[in-house]
Order: sequence, then C-alpha cells, then structure tokens
Amino acid sequence: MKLLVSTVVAAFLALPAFSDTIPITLDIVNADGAPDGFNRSMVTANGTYPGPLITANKGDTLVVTVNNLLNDPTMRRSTSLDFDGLFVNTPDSFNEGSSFVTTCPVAPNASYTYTIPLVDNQTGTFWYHSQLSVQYVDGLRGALIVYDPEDPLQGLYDVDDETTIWQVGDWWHNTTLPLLAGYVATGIVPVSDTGTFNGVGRFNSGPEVPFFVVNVVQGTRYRFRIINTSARNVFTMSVDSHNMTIIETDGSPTSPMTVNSIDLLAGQRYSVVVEANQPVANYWINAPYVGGDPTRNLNQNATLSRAILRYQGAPEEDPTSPMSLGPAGAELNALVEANLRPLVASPAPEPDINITLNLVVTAGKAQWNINNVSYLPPDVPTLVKILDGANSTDDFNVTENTFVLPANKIVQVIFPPSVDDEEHPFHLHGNNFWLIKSNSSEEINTENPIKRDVSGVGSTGTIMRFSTANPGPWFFHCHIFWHFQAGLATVMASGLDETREQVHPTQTWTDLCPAYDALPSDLQ
Ligand SMILES: [Cu+2]
Repeated sequence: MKLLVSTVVAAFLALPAFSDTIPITLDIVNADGAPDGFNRSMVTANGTYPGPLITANKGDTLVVTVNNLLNDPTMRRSTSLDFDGLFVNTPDSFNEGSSFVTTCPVAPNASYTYTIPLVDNQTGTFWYHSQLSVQYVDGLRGALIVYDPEDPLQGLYDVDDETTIWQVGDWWHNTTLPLLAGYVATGIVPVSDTGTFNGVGRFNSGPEVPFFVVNVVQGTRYRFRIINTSARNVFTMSVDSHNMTIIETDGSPTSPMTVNSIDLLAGQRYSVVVEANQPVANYWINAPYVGGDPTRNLNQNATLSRAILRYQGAPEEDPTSPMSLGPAGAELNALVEANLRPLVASPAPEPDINITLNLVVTAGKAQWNINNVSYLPPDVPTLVKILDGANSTDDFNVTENTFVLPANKIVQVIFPPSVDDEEHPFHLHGNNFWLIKSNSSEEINTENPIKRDVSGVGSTGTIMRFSTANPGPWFFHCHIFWHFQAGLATVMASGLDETREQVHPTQTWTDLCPAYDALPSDLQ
C-alpha cells in the first residue's frame, strides 16, 4: 500500500512541469448584436455571442478574470461564471461560480478572478456560462476546450482546433427580465425565437443572415466538438450524406460509435469524427431544435436552424439539397444514449446511499418541486454556511433542498418516471456521474456505464451514481434554466467537516457577499 501511494505521489508531482497557467480576461459587457438579424442588447464576454473560446491543455490552471461592466437595466447587472463540466477539487470549490451555493455574484463595476486547476487528467469539451438567474439566456455563454496531448483516440482524426467547434443554442429577442416576468405571470416557459449555430441564426420573415460555414478539405477527418449551450431547447444534429462517430460524451472518452443523428439536451456535449469523404460540394449541417409549443412563438422555424459544410473547391453558395430536418425513417440511425460505452470499461461501484427525487410542477405556475420543495437561493451561500459550521440539514433553509452526505461514499440518485413533455437535463457540478439507467432505455447498466455530467430525466426514469470523494456543496439541477429558476434544483453537500478542513477562500471571495448584499435590487 505504501509503495502504491508513493508511486501515485511521484506521478502527481511530475505533472506541474508540463502544466501552464492560462490567464484569461473577460470583460462582461452589454453589447448590441443581431445573431439572427434582430438587433438587441446582450450580456456578453468581450462583446461577442458566443463569448471568446477558452482553451487549455490537460493539467493546466485556468485563471479567469471577470470585469463586470454591465449597465443595461433590462437585464441582471451582477454576474457569476460557471465552468460547466469541469471537475473542481474541494479546495477550489469557492471558485466554482454557482451563485448562492459556492459564491456570491460579482457586483457591477467589480472584478473577480476564478482560479481553477484542471484536475484528474480531465480533458474534453466544456463550456462556460453565467450562473446567476437566467442571465446566460442574454448571451453570456462560450466554449471551453481542454485538449489532451496524449489523446488515445488521436488516430481517428486529423483536425481538432478552433474551427471544429459547433455551439448550438436557443435565442430570444426579448431580454430576460421581461421574459422571466412573463413566465412567472403565466407558468408558460418562454419559447425561443431562434436557434443559433456558432452565433448565427434565422427566424420566420427575418433577414437572410448568411449561414455559418464550416470549411473542410476532402479526404480529411475532423473532430467536431458539439455543445448545446441552450437554456431550454433540444438540438438534433446531422450532416447530409455524412456519418458522425461519437468519441467523447461530456468530457468522458467513449468507445467510438457511428450514428447519423444526435440529440443534445441543454448543457450536453459530444465530440464526433466526421470524415470529408464525399464529392466536393456544399452539404447542410442540420440543427433543428424543439423547446415548447412552437405556435406560442411565430418567429420560430426550426428548419432554418442549420449551417453549411463546405468542401474546399466548392462554390460559395448554399447547398442545393432540400433543407430537411435530418435523416428520417429507414435512413435514421440516431444515437441512443444507453448504447454509449466508455472507452475503458469499468463497473460502477455499489451505492452506499440511495436518494429518490420526484419532480413535480405546480400547474399554471413557474414553480417546480423536488420532493415537495421548490429551490430558492439562500441569502447566505451554502458554502459560507458550511464554513461557518453548518452540520446537518437543519442548518440550511428547507428551500435550499440541500442533501447532507458523508464523504467518500457512493450515492445513487433515482428519478422515477415522470410525466412531462420536456426531458429535464440534470447536471451535477464539479463532478460527473455514472449513468446507470438512461431515460432512453429500460436497461440498467452497472457493468460498463458511461460517465457524464448532464443526462435527461423523463418518462422512463433515470438512475445516476456519484462519488462523494470530492466533498463540497455541489449544485445538482435541471439545465433548462427556466425550470432551474423555477426551483428545479438541489444541492448535494458532502463531507461538511472535510470541506471546512480543505477550503480556505481568499479575502476577495469573502468580500463578494457583503458587496452584493449592499447593492440596491436593480444592481443585483
Ligand atoms: Cu427541466
């Protein structure tokens, strides 16, 4: 045992020699933009939607400085950044960015630096977004890629760079404060105007904004990294006349699996290899979406959600083939999540603790309950309460829906089948989970389940397991941010004593709460 430990320590100490510190500055500013041809004020990082691409290599440390310069009163003025899918070790949990769970938001005209070491050799496709209310709906979202210089699947593709990232997302013409007020008044989740592909989209009767063009060279294999940065919509991705071979699921390498259509719920990511093996031409990349009743928003036209795969040598024009919604009928070979397997198979550990979560909506209201509790953000963040000595469930508000768990255990979360027209993409912060039962199948798989950090909860039921070896208060919520805002969230708070021992926040972090609390409500 002693030998083993010293080997592990030696391997760990060898890492920093190869790791870099990646400094990134994001000015969070209101900027006018027209991703789909409709001009509106947005919340952005550095003025663009999507925000600037963040890249790093395995083992690097991200040092992200956020300067909050927001000044548009129709949207939230404070902000907070979450780095979706990254493992965050307990000592760094205070920099994890979840408003009122691990931090307070950053006030207008203030700055904050999130320092996040990339741990556990984690690599893959991630993204960042505001984690304050539904602020990311206003545009504050961007890709975050962690490259693996020793990728075991590198032999399957030739190109993997800033040109091979596909960000699809839902887009609204109105800003979030009025949209949220409408949701609260009616209980009807806002239906998006548009879907965007790398920040470009079209709506019914809108201007013909040029579709995003993905350039390829015949005979080359591309690793496309697909991210659904939506707050609601499900996107279905396909490329006319081309297959997609999935090799990564939410940052976990998966056994190569070839399909021709992939559904992504909000927050989900996949890497796919596409071989440019067809005649030189233009091909549609189809990215139709669903999210609510389209008759509630007549701007919406999912057929217009697409991009162009353009072979070198092809004319600079739209493909001549029909704008379909992708393969259908006998042609369809769609991803079934339950069929995915990890690249390296290993069984899921047996659970020590079982938790059943029942999701119920209050009819006609913007209110979701989990086990009869609708989550409300506390005034004092969960982590602050833990550092101040919280020891049991009683030390948190009932509406924090916080599950106090021991460290170093395996927790199984069971979502019974739920009847609702939308699948809820449940997302665990700071960690990932074994997907024991996918909503896509009746099969229970403890032998070789995939690990991911967002999976759908719906009509057939879902079972996940996660380890509490990395203690902390980890948000666990629906990634339909309208539902999240309506209370569809819990906090999995593990190892409270261990958290106190390991978390030593900076004074700058400690100062965030009094600064935020002192703000008038229109600046919060
Ligand atoms: Cu939901």
